[in-house]
Order: sequence, then structure tokens, then C-alpha cells
Amino acid sequence: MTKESLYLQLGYEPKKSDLICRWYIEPAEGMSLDEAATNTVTESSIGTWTEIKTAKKYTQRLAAKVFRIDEKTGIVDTAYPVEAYDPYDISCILASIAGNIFGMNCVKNLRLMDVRLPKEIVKAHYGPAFGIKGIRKLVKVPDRPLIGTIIKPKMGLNTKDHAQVAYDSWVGGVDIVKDDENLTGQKFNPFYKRVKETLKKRDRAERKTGERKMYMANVTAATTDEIIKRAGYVHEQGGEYIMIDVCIVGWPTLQTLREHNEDIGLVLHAHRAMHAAYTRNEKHGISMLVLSKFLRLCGLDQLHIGSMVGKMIDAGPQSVLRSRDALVCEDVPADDFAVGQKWYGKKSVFPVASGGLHPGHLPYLAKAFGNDVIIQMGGGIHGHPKGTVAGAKAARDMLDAVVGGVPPRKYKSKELQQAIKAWGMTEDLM
Ligand code: RUB
Ligand code: CA
Repeated sequence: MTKESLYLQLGYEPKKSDLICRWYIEPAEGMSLDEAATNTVTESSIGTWTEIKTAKKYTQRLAAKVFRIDEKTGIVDTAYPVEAYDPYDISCILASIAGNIFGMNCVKNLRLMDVRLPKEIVKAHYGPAFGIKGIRKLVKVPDRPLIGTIIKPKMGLNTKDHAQVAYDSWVGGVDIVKDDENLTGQKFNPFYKRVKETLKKRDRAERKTGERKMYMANVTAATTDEIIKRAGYVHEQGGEYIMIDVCIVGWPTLQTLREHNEDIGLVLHAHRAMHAAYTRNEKHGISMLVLSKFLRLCGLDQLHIGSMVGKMIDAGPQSVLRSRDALVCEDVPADDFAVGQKWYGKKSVFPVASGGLHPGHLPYLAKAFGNDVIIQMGGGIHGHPKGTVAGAKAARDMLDAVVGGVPPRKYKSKELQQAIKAWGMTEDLM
């Protein structure tokens, strides 16, 4: 069978059980889109650059198919038979559909825009342990957006000062305090001591405010064993949350952590640091939408998806909201960009907006995301002219103004007015 007849099957009606990928493909000079698409799909399933003598008739049933090509847009849809995978092994799936192909010289650019995971794969995974509902129950905040902060400086504080900044943030009004992505277990602020001291302060902040307060310790570490040990320690110390740098530690670690989480029941917060190495270029790499789907599948409970405003680049509100839908909808809609997804009862992931945010962004974010969003501000709290407690209060007061329908500039809070004076409001900045 020729390569074309095996892998290029335009008009093929995908089976329900197929894994579907949507690509943007720009062929290399002198290549047609058909050829580039066929070569891509060949390398991503059972083939290679030449005909091989070791192929058998029975291996052909695992071949992927190009079934739709749009010459005008460069968008190509492909179908992969589910039998080609160990459904519980995310690495196995990604080594095919997101492996060698990005480096092939038949394409100038290749972008994995979206995937549709079939039931057999979805069912094989845990999915999130809490869902938005479960997190709201834990935090005892039934409907408003949650407010979080990242301790700043992002690393360098000693343990005592780190715990104090956390305390000041909680008493000022934030719900969740998190470590930053590059604070792990350095000597200047060792992990185990940090968790103990910060959780002690959390207990004090809860007593003082009468509210639930959460601490997300970063368990990212050198080995998976150590990550699991750190997660266990947080649980032993009465912590309810951990965070992890999902793109940096990789899938087997995340799957191991998720398995282990069946015993310890922590909320798993996903920091996506490094994602932009492959999500940022809109013509090449892997979209944030694809990453969002695999993280929900794996069972992370919260994920940074972008904020539309602030210091981090993203591909615009529509792209951020597509990721949001992939995290919160049971039946994810399809459009010209996306292929949709059914989640078969998997719980939702709480979307997180973060990166260069301050209280003045909050009205815009609450409107864009609705209530189900965690809004995190690092510099936008600890950079307040009067310090962390005032910064946290400004953020919380802004939320109260928004929820209460009061124009923020008229809201009686000197901390909020100081924040608006320092950084402005989104409307002024747009
Ligand atoms: C936020 C921060 C986070 C970014 C990451 O600090 O450092 O790591 O949110 O970006 P600050 P993203 O509020 O001072 O900018 O959330 O887009 O992945
Ligand atoms: Ca950070």
C-alpha cells in the first residue's frame, strides 16, 4: 500500500473512538499541503521517511489518517485509532501526536491547535479530584471570584519573612497565597520549614479573619519521589493545597502525583511556567487549549490560562476563553479553530488569571470570566504604596465593589483609591 493511500484518506468519516487532531500546517518550500500533511501524519503514527520491509498487514490498522485539508487556511484534521495507545499513558499519546513531527523539514510551521480525546482515553484517567464546586466548598466561598497572591520577591525571602508576607496577604483579604514557580527547596527558604511556618501563620490568619485561608506550597523538586514526599508532608501538616510547575516536571510525574493524591486529597494547582516555549508562536508548537485538555484529563484542579491583560502575552480573549471552556464545560463546543470535547463526567478545573495584574484589572476580568475565576496578583498586591496588607485589602475591596455594583472610583476605601491612583483601571489603559 502506498503512503498516500494508507495515510491520506480525504473524506474518511472519523469513528467515535478515534482521537482527532486539528493542525495548522505550512509546508516547506516546494512541498504541497497534501504531502506535508501526509508526511506529518505518517511520522506521528506508524511510518517513517521511506517504505519499510518490516511493516505487516496487521500494523496498518494503527495508521492515522488525514481526512480533511483546507488549502485556503492550512488547517488539516487527522484521526488516530485509539488502539494505537495505552489510554492511561499521556506520554505515549503525546510522543505520537506531539513528538518528532515539530522538527521535520517537510513543514515550515506546524501547530497542534486542538485534540478531541475519545471516551476510552477520558475514562482511563482520574480527572480533577475537586472541581470548581469542591474547591468552593473547601474555601467556603460559594460564588464570587477567588483572590490569590504570589509571594514576592518571587524568591529570596527567608522563611520567617515569607510566612509573614503570607500572613499579611491573608489578613488583608486574599483567599489563597502561593509560592512562586522558582521557589522550591533552596537553602535560603527550605521547603519543609517553609510549609510548617507558613501553615502556622495560615491558622492565625484564619482565627483573626474568621475566613478559610489557603496556602499553595510549590512541591516542584528534583525527583518525583521527592515531589510525592513533599506533597505528603503538606497533607500531614494540615495543608489543603499544593502547586506544581506542570510543564517543567512532565507528564509521568503529574500522573504519579495524581495517583498519589487519591490517598492525600490535596487541591493541585498547575503553574504553567515554560508553556510559552511551545504555545506562544501561533503558527508552530502546541496550543494552550491542548495543554488545558491534557491537564484536566490528568487531574489538576486549577490552571493558569492567561489574563488577556497584564504582563503575559496570550493569543487574545477568544483563545483564553477557549481554554477556559475546555476546563469548565462538560461538553466543550467546537468551532473553526477547535474540535470540541466531551468529558464524560470528569470534574471541572478552576481557571486562574495571573501575570502582571492589579486591582484595577479586576472589573474587566470579572466581566470577561464571570465568577468562576481565581484572580492572582503578586506585584499588584505587594507593590501597593502602603504595603502588602493594604494591597490585599485594595484587591478585596475592588472585588466587593464589583460584586456590589459600586463604581470602583466611588468605593470608600483609601487602600483601593491608592491602588487605582498607582496603577489605573483597565478601562484607562485600553
Ligand atoms: C505573577 C507571576 C506568575 C505569572 C505566570 O506575578 O509571577 O508566575 O502569573 O504567568 P505578578 P501565567 O502578579 O507580580 O505578575 O499565569 O500567565 O502563566
Ligand atoms: Ca511567577
